[in-house]
Amino acid sequence: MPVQNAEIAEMFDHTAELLEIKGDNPFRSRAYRNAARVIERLPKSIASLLKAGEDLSELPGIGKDLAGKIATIVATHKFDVLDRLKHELPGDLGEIVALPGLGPKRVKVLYDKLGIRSLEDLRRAIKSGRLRELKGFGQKSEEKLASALAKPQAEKRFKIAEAEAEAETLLKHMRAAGHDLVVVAGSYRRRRDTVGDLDILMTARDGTAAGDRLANYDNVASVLAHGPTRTTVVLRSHLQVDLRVVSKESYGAALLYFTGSKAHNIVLRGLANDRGWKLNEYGLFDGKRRIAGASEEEVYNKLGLAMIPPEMREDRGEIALAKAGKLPKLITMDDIRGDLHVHSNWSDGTANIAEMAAAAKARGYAYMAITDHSRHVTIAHGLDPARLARQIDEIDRLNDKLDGFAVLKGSEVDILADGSLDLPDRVLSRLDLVVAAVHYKFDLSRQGQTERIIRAMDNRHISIIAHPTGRLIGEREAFDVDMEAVIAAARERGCHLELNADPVRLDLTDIHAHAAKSAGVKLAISTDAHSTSGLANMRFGVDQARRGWLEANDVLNTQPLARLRKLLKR
Ligand code: DGT
Ligand code: CA
Ligand code: CA
Repeated sequence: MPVQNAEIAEMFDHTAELLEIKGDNPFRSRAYRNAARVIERLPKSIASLLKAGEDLSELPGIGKDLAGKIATIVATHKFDVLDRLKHELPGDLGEIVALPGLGPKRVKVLYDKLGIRSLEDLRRAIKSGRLRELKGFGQKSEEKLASALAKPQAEKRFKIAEAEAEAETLLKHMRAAGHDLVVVAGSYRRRRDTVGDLDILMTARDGTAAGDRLANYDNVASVLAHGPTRTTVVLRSHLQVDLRVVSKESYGAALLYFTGSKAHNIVLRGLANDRGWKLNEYGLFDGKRRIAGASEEEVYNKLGLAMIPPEMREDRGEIALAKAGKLPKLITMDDIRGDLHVHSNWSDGTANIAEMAAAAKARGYAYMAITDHSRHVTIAHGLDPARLARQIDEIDRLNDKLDGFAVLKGSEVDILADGSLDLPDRVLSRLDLVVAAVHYKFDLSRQGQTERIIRAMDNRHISIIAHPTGRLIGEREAFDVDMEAVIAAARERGCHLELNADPVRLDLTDIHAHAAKSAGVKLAISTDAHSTSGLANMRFGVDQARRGWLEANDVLNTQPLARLRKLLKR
């Protein structure tokens, strides 16, 4: 069974941690961490990329050396570098590093001075008073650690892209046994940005055999429960999987129930009760008689509702719309005509402009904007006015050769701390579109950050604010900003906001996307791709847009090119 992306990312994170604890070259551990971030946001599994003969060293942040290591991990399920480190630094140092107030350096001190290598060791050191005597620790950190150790561990959530890579191989495994219907329900089917666990539903004549098949799946680390209708396992990546086996007559009701959300289900049950019926995971019942249950649609219709798309099932007003027959016609991938935030090897992308254009065209798009970084982002080789002028010439020449496809000239210009822009107006005015973004000073006050972004939008060359909250799921919180005010300011100025489709970003969130729609601000759903394969992340953005109830016309990059050009002009 192929190694999952989430596992490779975890191996690299763990390696980085142990290297840091060991006091190794910081560039080495940073390289592993960067690679882990790249891997966990890939739209396809590494194993399938290798199988298709793709060169992993073309991915951003992954050189020849790491590409070779990844290939070995996929072939052997082992990472010798990590194994050697674990041998050198035994115990559970990874868990200790995750505690508040402890970083690799301090964990190294604990390990060197007190021999602490597990949470249990740490508990004992606190109890015996040895910790507070250690230089740099003292009573305050002792109290902080003691209270952290007393708390149950926060539940880890998985990014939708990680969960999807797991789900795809798992479904293939289950389907290979010839079971008719196997689907993932839960938050995964509602396309939330993160999922807590996978809820798999299937119909099978022999439930025990189906459970056996899951329990014997190669990627399973432990089996928590195993019975004829329900089996629960934990995968090697720590993702939990709940399998329920249901009968064909109940399939729709079970799918409805296990898709959730819980809040949505509760309202549906209330509607059933109002009619004197009962709704549960087995069906919709009038007394003992099942009046619906084979399909979701049947259940919704019996309750007087149109079928509600899973992405909307959050009890945010969707049931009233379904009752009134006024559900929105949600955007789909087929509506997307282009990508408005793409990097090339002029800054920190890996492919050249012609390659990115060819890949975008192959996806059926009519246009794509090249938006490389501006000079302030030096680590990404941001472009100064002179290089941007040369890039503009190159794009002009490329467009002369392209047929039925347009490369738009753009920039991802940095919003400086005071809200001014990193490139002068005379340069920006030559571009088809300018995407503006915050890349540093995330810690401004809410008011300061909001004013900074609104000030940037005052510049009429700005068409779109990219990744408007700066969050990196699981790594960095969104910065503090008054999104309502930003949306209102965008509407007043004819500016647009981005829904970044990178599964690590996915900001705007569903709630903010909906607020933008309600305010009449069109969003750009953009991948921020740094490689040709990154363009495939578009679907995660579309999923999130659907969660925000967006229709095709609420989105910029569903518009034909001529109309798009008009919308970009302010
Ligand atoms: P997650 O896994 O935390 O990302 O979120 P979900 O929504 O997948 O939640 P999960 O896995 O606990 O349960 C899957 C679905 O099963 C949930 O969306 C609705 C349904 N469900 C679970 N527990 C209850 C319950 O107590 N009442 C009702 N009505 N539905 C429930
Ligand atoms: Ca779930
Ligand atoms: Ca579950």
